Amino acid sequence: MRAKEAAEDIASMRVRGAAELARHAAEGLRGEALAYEGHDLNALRALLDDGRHQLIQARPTAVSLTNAVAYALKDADKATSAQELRLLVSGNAEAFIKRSREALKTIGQLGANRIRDGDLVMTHCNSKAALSAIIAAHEQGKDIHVLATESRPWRQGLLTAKDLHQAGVPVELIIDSAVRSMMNKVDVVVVGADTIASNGALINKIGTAQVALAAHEARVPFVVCAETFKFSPRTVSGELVNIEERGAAEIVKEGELPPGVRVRNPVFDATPAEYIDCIVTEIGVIPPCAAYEVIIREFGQEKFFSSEG
Ligand code: RUB
Repeated sequence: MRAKEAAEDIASMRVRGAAELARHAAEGLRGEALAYEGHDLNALRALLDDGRHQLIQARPTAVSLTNAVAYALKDADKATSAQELRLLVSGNAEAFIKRSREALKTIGQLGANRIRDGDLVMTHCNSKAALSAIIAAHEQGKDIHVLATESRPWRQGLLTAKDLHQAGVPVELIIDSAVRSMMNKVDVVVVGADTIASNGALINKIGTAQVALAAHEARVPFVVCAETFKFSPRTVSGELVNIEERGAAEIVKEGELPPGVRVRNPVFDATPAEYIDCIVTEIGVIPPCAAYEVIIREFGQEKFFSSEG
């Protein structure tokens, strides 16, 4: 698979979910590097640069995408031959994919500790990181039940219900507007992340902020599962996270509304840090206020003022 194809898969949402699309982007750059059979270093650099642009523009909100691309191209400027660059990028991409899969497992183990025997767990959208924790809790022998929100308009909740059912976890589907009404019965909310900002805010599927608000009001712990590559170095330099807005056709059919009535379809929202109990990462369970330190540890000072993207 070349970078262009990977970018198309991501833009069309054939591949979705922040971690999966990050791995797909890394795979696309690996394919781009390996497909080049020439000896012209600058020609390969141009191909990779083009691929990088296509990938990071494919979806704007998940920083995992930008971070994966940066990881795959780490030290690319130091390569002195096309062959060296080819091996470097493919090695980096493989390392990213391996690291991200290991992170998912660790998050499952750590996140499972936040789920107790007998818990009713609510989750929103379809997050592999959140599911890793829920499934690990089930595999530890805890008797848990899950409420999966439908997550309109793409209805990723149906994927969640299928994933959990397949793993043997009892699951029920609810419509998004049933969240407040069901919250009093819920013991813990577990969700994933597209991006974590330096102030500890969570950017995730639209509706997450409402789930967090309802959980906060009902005193239900709200747990976020996020690999460290979901943390955004650029937010340290004050950059705001770009919230993707998709087309009206995902919500209404042609002719359902009078002409001139506009449909708004923001697909992610921001949950403030004060509604988050903890963030489960592969380097430990942290309070949201530690997001800044995670960013320094993982990305280093030099990334803060990069204009990459
Ligand atoms: C998916 C979504 C998920 C996060 C985390 O949105 O919001 O909660 O991406 O997922 P979309 P994961 O379906 O629009 O991509 O934990 O799998 O990275």
